[in-house]
Amino acid sequence: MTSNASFSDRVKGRSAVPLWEIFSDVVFPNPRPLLDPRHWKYTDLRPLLMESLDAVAIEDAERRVLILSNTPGHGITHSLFCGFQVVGPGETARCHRHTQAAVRFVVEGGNAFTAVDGERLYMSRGDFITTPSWTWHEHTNNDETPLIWLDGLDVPLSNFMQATFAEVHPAGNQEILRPDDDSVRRYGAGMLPIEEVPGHQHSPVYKYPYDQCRATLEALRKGPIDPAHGHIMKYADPRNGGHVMPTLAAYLQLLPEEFTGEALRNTASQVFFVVEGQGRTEIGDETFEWSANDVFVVPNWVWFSHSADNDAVLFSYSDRAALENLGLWRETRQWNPA
Ligand code: 1HN
Repeated sequence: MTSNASFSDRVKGRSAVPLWEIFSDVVFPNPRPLLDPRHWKYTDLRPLLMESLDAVAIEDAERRVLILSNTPGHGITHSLFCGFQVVGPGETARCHRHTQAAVRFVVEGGNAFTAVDGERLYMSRGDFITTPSWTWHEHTNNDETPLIWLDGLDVPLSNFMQATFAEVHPAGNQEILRPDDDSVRRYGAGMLPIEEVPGHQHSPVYKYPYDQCRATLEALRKGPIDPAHGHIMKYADPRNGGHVMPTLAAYLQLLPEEFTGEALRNTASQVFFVVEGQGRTEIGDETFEWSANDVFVVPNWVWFSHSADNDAVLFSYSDRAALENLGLWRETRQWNPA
């Protein structure tokens, strides 16, 4: 044994490690994404979602979700969870709350609502709904057909921070405190109360209706277009223009027919849901052909670019809000000289 090794062993024998032995494992020039890009076709998953209605009773499931699993911890990325949730006709997924935050994007809507923080939010296709950290939430389907939406959560990130709490509502259902869709009307018109603005860290708007958001994208067509994103808008907190929640950012973008986007990469990991249209996304050296209702995931710090065959609309969510809040957000746009 060299004297160096024995020094190292003596250090290790005291529950310590010489930094110089492991420096390059912990400090490196750029992120090293451990994730694979991946694509899930809705046509593969929908029949399984329908089968799951019989496979498990809602009372036994807490939430009937098929997780899009892409990491050993069942994240879709190292920081994000993703799944499709189904609620059968007449079912209620009981009220609970947890410190993990969720965003939902409605895939197959109907006469159904999610109740968040004392307010019922009715769910139509394309509606974007938030469930901020520690807000009571439950889901009820009063329709004759199943209700399906995409769930996006910061579960791996929250659990990494080991700050997870959860509880079931003692009454099974929460008390409804305000009229249906109240936050959309109260805070969604570009107006705010002049004095009592809510002090919490999330957007006071819990639903961003698709018809309004889609109309916004349509209005952007006449203006300049972002060479990488097409026409893109962020779901924003109207109080300050920030992200909807401290950990999660979400976006809606229109790629016009025959759009060919420039490549870009950033430190966020991103989940895309195809709302309308067909196209493809190059992620690293792979190409994923997508169509309506598909999901694909873009790992952090991997080059990606979108192109569309016809008018396409993509919803996406990411951990960008957390990264910005921690001072870790970075983005590079390529320019391809060829
Ligand atoms: C959860 O509580 C819901 O409340 C959905 O609808 C998906 C995924 C992981 C952990 C908790 C919900 C979830 C979840």
